[in-house]
Amino acid sequence: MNYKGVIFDLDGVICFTDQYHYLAWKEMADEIGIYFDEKINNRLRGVSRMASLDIILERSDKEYSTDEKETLASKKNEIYKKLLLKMTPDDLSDEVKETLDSLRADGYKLAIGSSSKNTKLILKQIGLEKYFDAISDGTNITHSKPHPEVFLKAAEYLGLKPEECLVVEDAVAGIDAAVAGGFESAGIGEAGSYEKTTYPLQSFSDLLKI
Ligand code: B16
Ligand code: MG
Repeated sequence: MNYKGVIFDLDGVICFTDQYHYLAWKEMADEIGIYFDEKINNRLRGVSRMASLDIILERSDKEYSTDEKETLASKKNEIYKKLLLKMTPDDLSDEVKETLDSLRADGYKLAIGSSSKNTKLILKQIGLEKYFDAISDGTNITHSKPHPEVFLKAAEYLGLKPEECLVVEDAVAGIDAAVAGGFESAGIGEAGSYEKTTYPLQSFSDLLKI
């Protein structure tokens, strides 16, 4: 691999918190009588909490005030955090852990670049609290993906230039963010079939073949 660092998205790449986002948004949407399904949930990948809520509320006839939206978003986040507390190091797959260990042993700097404000809680739950050389997440950015800020900050924290880092993403919004920041990318899931992804991956360990 011709890079010095690798920046990993969290949800959908390192672990599968996407199912918990779905369950929490579903419970909130059911409570206010708004239709929500897995297809709409796919549009929320990599998108910030408030922007995700706006996508869900596209189906509503009612106009929600900023205060009402804050209340709905925090209700969802409380449900989501309860689900996160059930996660354990068993929720980190052997494939992901072994691939990370192998990259680290080969001398690459490793960072997280996630839109989530719950990043540190999630990393703690899966036993990776102190693992990464840098963490850039929803708590240190003002613009969410597809804006490149989260990855530019991750590269800066690693002391590297964008062209020296590979971004690993599952979301189209995340690949767009990588491209906007001048990064090459590897994509799994829906990002694996996106034309702007530099290296489509069948599975996470394919990173070692780049
Ligand atoms: P939170 P990622 C993203 O994580 C999720 O994919 C997206 O669905 C979520 O809305 C966003 O984090 C914000 O999460 O509500 O925990 O702050 O894929 O960028 O790691
Ligand atoms: Mg993601």
